[in-house]
Amino acid sequence: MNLYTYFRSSASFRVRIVLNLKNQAYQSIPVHMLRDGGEQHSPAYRGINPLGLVPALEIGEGAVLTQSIAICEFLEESYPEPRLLPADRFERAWVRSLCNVIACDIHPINNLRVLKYLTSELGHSEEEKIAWYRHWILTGLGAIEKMLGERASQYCLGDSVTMADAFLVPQVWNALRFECPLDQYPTIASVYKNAMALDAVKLAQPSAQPDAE
Ligand SMILES: N[C@@H](CCC(=O)N[C@@H](CS)C(=O)NCC(=O)O)C(=O)O
Repeated sequence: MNLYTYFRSSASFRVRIVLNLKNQAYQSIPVHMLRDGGEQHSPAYRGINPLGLVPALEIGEGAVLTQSIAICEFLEESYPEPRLLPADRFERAWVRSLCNVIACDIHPINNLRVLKYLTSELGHSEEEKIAWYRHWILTGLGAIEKMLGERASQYCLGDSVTMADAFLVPQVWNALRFECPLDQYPTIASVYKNAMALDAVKLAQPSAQPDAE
């Protein structure tokens, strides 16, 4: 499998974690999001993903999947062990809902292209951009902290790693990168620390990527 990825991309980070947890070898194909106006916008990459976003997973014979949720679900179905979606249907839906909070409600409004639009097209300052970023991250993390309060132990759902951990870790990594304090989110901070200690996560983290700068 070939993974089109960028070391700091949190959506790619999710997929890298799932691939590693499933012990699936893959080749990273770096797409530099800042170089030359963003390689994700190049005609060559738009041929892979017309939306111009990473990740994209090439699973052979020209078959390409985009969208981290769809990719992770595909990996779960293709390589069922270790299972990252619980057997219990309520818990399975709960894990998916946590993934969706991150992938649908937090991440898209803080994506590079949105942040760039705020400053370049709408004329907002760097400070306003950062304030926007922090506001939406902290709003989302507040909701997640409450969700985790009911179910987390070592990881998001009890003591088993699930897809929710693969989505939470990159979002928290991003929050820390933008110096968002985690003091108000003790459960998130503890789950993050535990998940970051897993080899699959260590190998997936931005600093361990071949394109890391
Ligand atoms: N919904 C997509 C989001 C993908 C996405 O937004 N990727 C970001 C990196 S984390 C990206 O490629 N941004 C490039 C840009 O904004 O120009 C997914 O979950 O895969």
